[in-house]
Amino acid sequence: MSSTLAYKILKNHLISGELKAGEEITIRIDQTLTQDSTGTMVYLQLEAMDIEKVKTELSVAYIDHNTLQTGFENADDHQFIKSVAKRHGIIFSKPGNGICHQLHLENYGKPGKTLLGSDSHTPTGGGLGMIAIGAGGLDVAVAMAKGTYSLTVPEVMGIKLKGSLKPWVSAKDVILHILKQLTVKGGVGKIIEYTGEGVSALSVTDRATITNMGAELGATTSVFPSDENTRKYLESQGREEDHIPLSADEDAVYDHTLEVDLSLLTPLAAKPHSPDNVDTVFDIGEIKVDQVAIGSCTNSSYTDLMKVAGILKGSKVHPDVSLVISPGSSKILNKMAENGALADLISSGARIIENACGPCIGMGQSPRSGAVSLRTFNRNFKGRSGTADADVYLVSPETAAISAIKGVLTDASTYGMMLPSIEPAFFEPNHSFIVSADDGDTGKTPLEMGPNIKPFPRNESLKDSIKANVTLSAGDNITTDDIMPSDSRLLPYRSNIPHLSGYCFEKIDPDFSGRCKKAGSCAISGGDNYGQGSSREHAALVPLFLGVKFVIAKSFARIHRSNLINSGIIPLVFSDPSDHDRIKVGHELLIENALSQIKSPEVTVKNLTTGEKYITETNFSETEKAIILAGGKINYIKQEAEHEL
Ligand code: MIC
Ligand code: SF4
Repeated sequence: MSSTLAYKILKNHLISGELKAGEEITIRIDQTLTQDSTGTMVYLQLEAMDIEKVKTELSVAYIDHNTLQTGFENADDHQFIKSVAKRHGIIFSKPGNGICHQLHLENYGKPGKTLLGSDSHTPTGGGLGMIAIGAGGLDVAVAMAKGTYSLTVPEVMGIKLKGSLKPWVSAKDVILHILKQLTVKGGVGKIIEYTGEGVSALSVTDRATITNMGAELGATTSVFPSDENTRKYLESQGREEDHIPLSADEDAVYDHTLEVDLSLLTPLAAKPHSPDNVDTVFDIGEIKVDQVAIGSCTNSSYTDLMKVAGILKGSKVHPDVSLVISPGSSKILNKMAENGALADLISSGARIIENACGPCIGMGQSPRSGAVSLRTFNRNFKGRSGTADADVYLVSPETAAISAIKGVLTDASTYGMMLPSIEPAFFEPNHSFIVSADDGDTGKTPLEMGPNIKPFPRNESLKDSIKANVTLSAGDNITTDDIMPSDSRLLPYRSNIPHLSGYCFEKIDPDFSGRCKKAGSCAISGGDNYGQGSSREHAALVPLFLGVKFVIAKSFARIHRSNLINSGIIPLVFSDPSDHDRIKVGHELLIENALSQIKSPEVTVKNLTTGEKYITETNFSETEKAIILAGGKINYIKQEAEHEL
């Protein structure tokens, strides 16, 4: 039978279940990646599972988020992760090596393999023809311990690309166009698969920009075929032997389809404060720009930065603009130092900052009050830059570079400059930032835990009667940045849930945390796409710590829903979305007979304050039901292990 590429790869990794949309399956995971901001928690959870060596073919622990080291906390976390990596045969990538997704693409990603990462942009690997999925930290810890991952089979959306891009239009414009069409929840429950003759007009790094921002569509992952361009990319990284050709069958049938004519696209920008708030740069007009930031896992490849260097060569950054550039990897920076492009950037007035996430996660370079900041990143949620009233626009590297020169947002195609041409480059491996997995004495290295590393909260098995006070009623598209903000002030505390608990929902309702502490047992009422954005399980662990028992929402984003279940917090979906408006802060809610209700398709929630009853849908798989009953995934795993004895 003919098959999509996504299902071919899943089929090759199928351990149990039926490969049919909506069914629960377990697949083999070949590779995992973690980064430091979610990593400390992942490795605390891995330690709780008592394993010797990881069961994957390859697992890598990257340090790229918390690299400011404003106090001992970050450095202690890094040391802890390094010690765990050594114990269990995990490759350790030191700070300064680069951004996890860019590094994984360069050094380890392989067509046809599965990758699970504790970061929502793990689907970047789909640019190489992998099934690369972002997940909560606990799921990644389990993948390392057992080599498996369970998921509900997504539908597959085929996006057919036609034609090729005009000069000054690039991969970022393609994904911004798709975000405008599908919105930030258009990909939920779907794998996005790219097909059509337009695919061959895109390099692997272009494809990776597109699959990276598939996360912003809410998609489980995105995937491109593996073809001659894939071979060339792997060859440029000295890994041609890792190439295999892969594509969907000619007559593959997709659950949904969309066609994009690349030749019709023009430079686009996502306006504040959502990646799907997209318009043409031309229509937005020449707004004055204060800051331009180029980099992040979306647009920090060699080609992206060489384009920027070519544009800036011989020009000056506008006097009113601060231009910051964070290269994706040490290899890229090295190559640009060798070929003189780095000097071109510095001479133009660009600030070169560390090869790390940096400004993308608010670790430095926050713009001034009320600033306009153009960023080649993937998220422009309000306040994420570290400046609450800044207006962040997401743009391509070309638009960013030309606008940095002109000082106003500029449609680069109207600037009258020739697009710089870029010679293909070949990269030597840079082992200087890598502590290889074989160097360790698996299982024997002592764990090094600094004083900022606190145990993670554990839930109790589900009670039959759950009474909870509503401590928040939230709108649509609440992000995990809203739930558990992350910036240079809070990122150092990713391994300290008690400390973070004081800041939960801080930007939306500063009293939330205090209200929860007073109520003891609480519930949240949410809108559509609740928990979109980052994979941080802190957005579930902190509410757990604060006593949140269940969240009722109009709909949930995939990774956050799993993180809630893994923490034993019940995610319920309103049958009648208008019930959301009837639930107010301070209402007392009650779920009776929870132990049996949770197993059925619907759960009735009583409002003890108003006397109303709300029907909510569960949609839990059998495993999810068992996890909720056990009070979270760690308890569930322990129970399973006891059964096996
Ligand atoms: C992000 O882009 O928000 C992050 C920081 O990379 C997160 C992970 C985190 O919260 O640490 C992500 O995308 O998963
Ligand atoms: Fe890092 Fe930003 Fe990419 Fe997240 S989105 S991994 S913070 S560069």
